[in-house]
Amino acid sequence: MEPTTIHAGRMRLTGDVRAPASLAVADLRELPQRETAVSFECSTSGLRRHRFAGPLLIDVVHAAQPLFEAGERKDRLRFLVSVFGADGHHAVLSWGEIDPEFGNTQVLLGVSMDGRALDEQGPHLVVPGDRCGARNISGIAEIQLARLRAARFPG
Ligand SMILES: Nc1nc2c(c(=O)[nH]1)N[C@H]1C(S)=C(S)[C@@H](COP(=O)(O)O)O[C@H]1N2
Ligand SMILES: [Mo]
Repeated sequence: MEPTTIHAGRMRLTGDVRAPASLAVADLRELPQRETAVSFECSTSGLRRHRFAGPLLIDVVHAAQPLFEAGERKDRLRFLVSVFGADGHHAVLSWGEIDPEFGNTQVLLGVSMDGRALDEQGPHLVVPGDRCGARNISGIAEIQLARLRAARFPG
């Protein structure tokens, strides 16, 4: 059997959204671009510094039209944003963390790193302020939005 292949450089937007999508890095360049420099530490690789350019994550996930409940005040604060690298490395952010009215963290989806385009590798999650590099996920294959519901308060 053929091994499962993931389209190089393409990223899927999935989960509790009205408009799931498969985006190329070139599509991410159509959105307003930001630039940022980050430095972070890792117990195995030491201090790293990188420059990134790309759209804000919040703009990308908004475009997928998350299924926020109409009339539910601040329903978006119940959403998780899970980011999966093509190699299986993954981490979870919250909607509130990147929402301009709440955490307002300027999380980017990098389309270039240190001046090199990332079209082949796929976009790179950039979380400014993180002291450790584990959420600086390279080669993103999928971003999945999920609304959590408590067992006690279904629906
Ligand atoms: N896809 C993917 N991204 C990843 C990782 C990984 O294993 N896979 N490791 C993370 C960790 S733990 C660190 S410290 C940084 C390392 O970044 P560097 O490549 O600049 O050293 O990448 C992060 N992004
Ligand atoms: Mo790390």
